[in-house]
Amino acid sequence: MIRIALVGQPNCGKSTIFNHLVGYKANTSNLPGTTVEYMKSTALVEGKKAEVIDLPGTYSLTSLDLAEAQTRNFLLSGEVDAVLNVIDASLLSRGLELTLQLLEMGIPLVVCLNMEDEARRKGITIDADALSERLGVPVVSAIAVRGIGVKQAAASVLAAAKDHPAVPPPVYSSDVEHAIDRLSSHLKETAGGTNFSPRLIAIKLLEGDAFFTDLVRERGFAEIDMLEKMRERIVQLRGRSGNEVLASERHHLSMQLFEEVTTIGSPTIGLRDRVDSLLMHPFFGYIFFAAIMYGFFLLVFKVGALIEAPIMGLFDSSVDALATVINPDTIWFFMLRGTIQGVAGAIGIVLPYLIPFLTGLAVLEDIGYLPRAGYLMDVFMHKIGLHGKSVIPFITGYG
Ligand SMILES: Nc1nc2c(ncn2[C@@H]2O[C@H](COP(=O)(O)OP(=O)(O)O)[C@@H](O)[C@H]2O)c(=O)[nH]1
Ligand SMILES: [Mg+2]
Repeated sequence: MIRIALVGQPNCGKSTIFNHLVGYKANTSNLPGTTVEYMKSTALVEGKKAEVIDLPGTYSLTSLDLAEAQTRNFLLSGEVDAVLNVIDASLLSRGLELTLQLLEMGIPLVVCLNMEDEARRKGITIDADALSERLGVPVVSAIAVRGIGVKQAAASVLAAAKDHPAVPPPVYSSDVEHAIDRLSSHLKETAGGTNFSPRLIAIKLLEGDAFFTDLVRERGFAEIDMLEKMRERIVQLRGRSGNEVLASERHHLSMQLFEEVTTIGSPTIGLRDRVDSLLMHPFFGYIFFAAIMYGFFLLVFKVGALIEAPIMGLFDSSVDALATVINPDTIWFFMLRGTIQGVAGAIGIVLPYLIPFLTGLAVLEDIGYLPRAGYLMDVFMHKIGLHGKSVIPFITGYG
């Protein structure tokens, strides 16, 4: 089965896309031989089955961070047929740095510009076609929370997985390119029989990547001295290590791409922002907080009283009915009445009060008011030695 991996920075919407594609039926797995967990499941894309993998969010794919290096090695292991690189469109320049690293790796790639709504809200318009042309891979816009663009992105990445189109590597400054070219010309033999291009290995060796350094040593790469000299030369010329030079090259290229394909207008201030600024106002925010809490408890008690009266009436009349069947002066009547009143007490509180209370709380949580209340109360709660978030158990405590 064709295997597709979702790769992107944390919070760019990978899991949202994953759930749209596989419909909330997923298994957790570990990357082979590691503690890095990912989700996988099968999806039906244009009538064909494909395995979709939701990898943990990653900012880069260098070997400095173990989890990121393990994610990268998994992508390079040849087990993944194509990558859907999800980018938060409202943070395009940052996202592109990871895209450039994926392009270097040469895996069939499709870019999904997600959160187009957020970008638009910030006044950012991205020319997806121009970006696609500059990167040399398909670019699909999406608003994953509303399911927009998800099917197109999946179809596009599936096509890439089948056709294996050539992925053009990003081109860096001429001095860096010169070093890459020189080194890769010596790596042709070493790279033979691996999944990696000489260019990729050269870049990784210049970065000082431990995985690739070990790999070329094992494969009998003889020019370690030349490599060391080139790495020293980079430090002399640029005043920083090869790893930092390549990171800054990618950063620079990302900014350049970002500027070429993006137009920045004025952000739209929607209803949501207006309501937000009122609710979070340093003065009125507290008045709204008091009013919302007052309204919330008032509603719970009003609704509760409405439900409680008939329930209690039901139990009272059953006690009355009992008195006609059993002599009220016996111990049996006394015990049965106690049982009925005990049950009535529990049901009379849980049903009318606790259920509306918890429902209301869930609504406040879902519309995002509870975290805002936590933020609002932070200063105050710190005065009594607590975190703002602890206002939430205070409210639930009334349950
Ligand atoms: N506004 C907006 N929010 C989105 C979109 N896609 C995902 N989100 C939200 O962004 C948050 C992070 O998404 P998630 O899928 O968990 O990101 P992941 O960390 O990449 O897996 C969630 O609250 C999503 O509901 C989108 O297109 N627009
Ligand atoms: Mg996720």
